[in-house]
Amino acid sequence: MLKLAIQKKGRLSASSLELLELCGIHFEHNGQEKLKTLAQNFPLEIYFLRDDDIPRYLEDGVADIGILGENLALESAADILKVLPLGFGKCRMSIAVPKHTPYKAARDIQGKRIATSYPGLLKKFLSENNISAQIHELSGSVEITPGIDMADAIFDLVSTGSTLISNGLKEVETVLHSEAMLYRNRNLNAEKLSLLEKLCFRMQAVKRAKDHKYILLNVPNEKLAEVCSILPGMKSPTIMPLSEEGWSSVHSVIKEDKFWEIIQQLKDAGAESLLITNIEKMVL
Ligand code: PRT
Ligand code: ZN
Repeated sequence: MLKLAIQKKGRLSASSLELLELCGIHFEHNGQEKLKTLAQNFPLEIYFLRDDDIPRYLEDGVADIGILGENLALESAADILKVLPLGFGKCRMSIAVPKHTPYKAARDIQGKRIATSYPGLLKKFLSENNISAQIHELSGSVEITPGIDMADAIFDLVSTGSTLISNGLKEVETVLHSEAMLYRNRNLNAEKLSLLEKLCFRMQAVKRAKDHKYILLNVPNEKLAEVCSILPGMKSPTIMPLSEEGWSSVHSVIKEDKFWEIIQQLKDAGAESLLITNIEKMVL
């Protein structure tokens, strides 16, 4: 039995549950009231925890694997291993200062008071840049501290940046990028490693599917070469004749992040009647 720790209630909870669901793993979680539950169709026990506790659970082997933000894993300095990036919970850790404070380079925070919930990562950034500053450690609401003269700058998580703006702050230094990641205990036995491999295989298929779209389009035969050169596909596109003479149907897979760019190029190259659908699982 593999023991998986996920966040009980917070930004990573819904996506972690959805990922397990898409991996075909069923379990009861009545509003996550319970601390743990057993999956019905995979040898997995799921622990619902505060995210801050997950690194220690993993290090101590109370849980075997866990989903948490890289930011937290790095801050905890726990001796755990990265297994798989999961593509959600994306954010960055940045330094921000009041919007009218002049700022050119990291040395401008020399001697300043910086509020953060991530003292370890901030200390590392300061020492790498040969800066000395006062670190004010807080457990939350860091963004309000410059406005009440508790700090001159903050070091915090940013996603859209709207929290910074609404507190009159500007982002001046991105220190690291983070996303939700599957981590594991260092000393899993062979049986657990084999279960983990099966779980990762499913997670990768789900993640890959989310990153891609399936596309079908009609193309006049004389434009096929040009259209196919735009479509990367997994190997090469599938081409089938349409019942209308001189036309073909082309099927392929394109990456979500290049989606609109490629659609425009295909239309410009003469493709018509484009149909785009989501992919549920993708196994290479
Ligand atoms: O209760 P528990 O301890 O489990 O949860 P928590 O409150 O400590 O963590 P939670 O749920 O807020 O965040 C969990 C993880 O989500 C973080 O460790 C990050 O890895 C990830 N994540 C992704 C974020 C954000 N995006 C994010 N935007 N965590 C926090 N934020 C904050 C940000 O600091 C700002 O205050 O959300 C606010 C809105 O951000 P903007 O930039 O969109 O305005
Ligand atoms: Zn937390």
